[in-house]
Amino acid sequence: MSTAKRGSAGTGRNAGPAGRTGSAAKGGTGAPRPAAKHVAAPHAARVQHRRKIGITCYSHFGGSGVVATELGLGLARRGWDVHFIAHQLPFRLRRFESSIFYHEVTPVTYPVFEQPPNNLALAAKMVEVVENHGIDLLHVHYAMPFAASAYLARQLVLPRQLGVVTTLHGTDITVLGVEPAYFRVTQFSIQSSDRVTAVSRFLAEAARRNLGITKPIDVVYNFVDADVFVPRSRTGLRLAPPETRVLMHASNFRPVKNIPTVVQVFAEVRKHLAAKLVMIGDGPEKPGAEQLARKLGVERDVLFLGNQDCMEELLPLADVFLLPSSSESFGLVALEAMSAEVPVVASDIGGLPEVVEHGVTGFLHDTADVPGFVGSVLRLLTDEKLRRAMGRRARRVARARFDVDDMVDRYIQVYDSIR
Ligand code: GMT
Repeated sequence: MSTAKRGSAGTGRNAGPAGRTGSAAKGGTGAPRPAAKHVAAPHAARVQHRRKIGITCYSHFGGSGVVATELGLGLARRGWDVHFIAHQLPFRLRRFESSIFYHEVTPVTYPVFEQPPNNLALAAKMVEVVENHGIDLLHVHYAMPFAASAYLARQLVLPRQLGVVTTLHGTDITVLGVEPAYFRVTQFSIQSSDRVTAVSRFLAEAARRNLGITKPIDVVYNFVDADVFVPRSRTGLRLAPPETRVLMHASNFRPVKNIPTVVQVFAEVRKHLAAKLVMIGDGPEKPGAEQLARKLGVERDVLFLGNQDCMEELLPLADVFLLPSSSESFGLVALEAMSAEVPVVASDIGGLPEVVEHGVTGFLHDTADVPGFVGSVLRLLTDEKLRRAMGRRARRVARARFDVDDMVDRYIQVYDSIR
């Protein structure tokens, strides 16, 4: 018998295999959520051999975990059994769903071990879940170390055929992948996967260039559910008084997010108008950001909210979203802001130009161009007509090019191509 913990799933828009909605369509905060927009075909519950998949991802706050979780929810809506194999419950799995299972990886400890053998424990758990549940497909999100654990699991379950799909998300390629200590193992694990996907054209190219990946790489963009990330209702919750503009940033506060620039841009903007900076997330750069806000005399107007899992409630409260990263393979949170009709001011690097169109759905500047960021933020905050027009276009683009159902279909095509 498996040690599976029966799943708690989603953003509230997921329905069960037979398209169940009802109480499952209510949000975690008690707010009603839209019913599932793509429910499984009525016959799905009667299909004898349900398709099954194991998904491994980082469970803490971060885009790769969000993508993996929302993909799992999308597959469940199509009648798949989805087995999350992870060290912690992925944070966006917020409510019960009968076809989603969670298998926790808990390394056995022993006094001789200097470190718990996490990656071996993951491979062992993958084997256990695959064999106990008759799974023939593993999808790992983030190459390091998950693709290596999946490779080991695949060898261990032979002669059972186990397909492995690896999705490259960002710093697994741009930072860790090129770290000499990990280069060979990352390259080998990716090359050994049956299929490889990347979240932007930029990242696919970086994997080829930096890691010499010769396998074909399918680009499957990050995606958003535009029925969940909706524009704010003008009468609802606010983060600031009506005449005070809200600049928002959300990230894991790592150095690549260029956090000091966020605070510097805000301090300049604040000289010209009443505004608040809302900072969502946590990470190593947060204490420095708090210090810088004090140094620049804007600490009273900066709200550090810490990690929040209801981004669909917060993003619509922004007037402008700011993402001046020095490395960004896609920028999922920028897409979620766009879906909520919030224009994005971001850096012109990585995959961001594939998401945000300069002058159309937001503005892009060089990472170090603080005056450029300030100018664009001020332009949007002082020209409501422009801001709204860009926000509306941003939402249209989010719907048309980055729709959740389209991308779940793309992943299913990738899975089907292994057979
Ligand atoms: O690669 C990372 O640094 C972590 C990863 C995460 O889990 O947040 O972020 C990456 O994956 C997201 C989902 O595909 C992308 O939207 C982010 O742009 C990407 N982050 C970076 O490239 C810095």
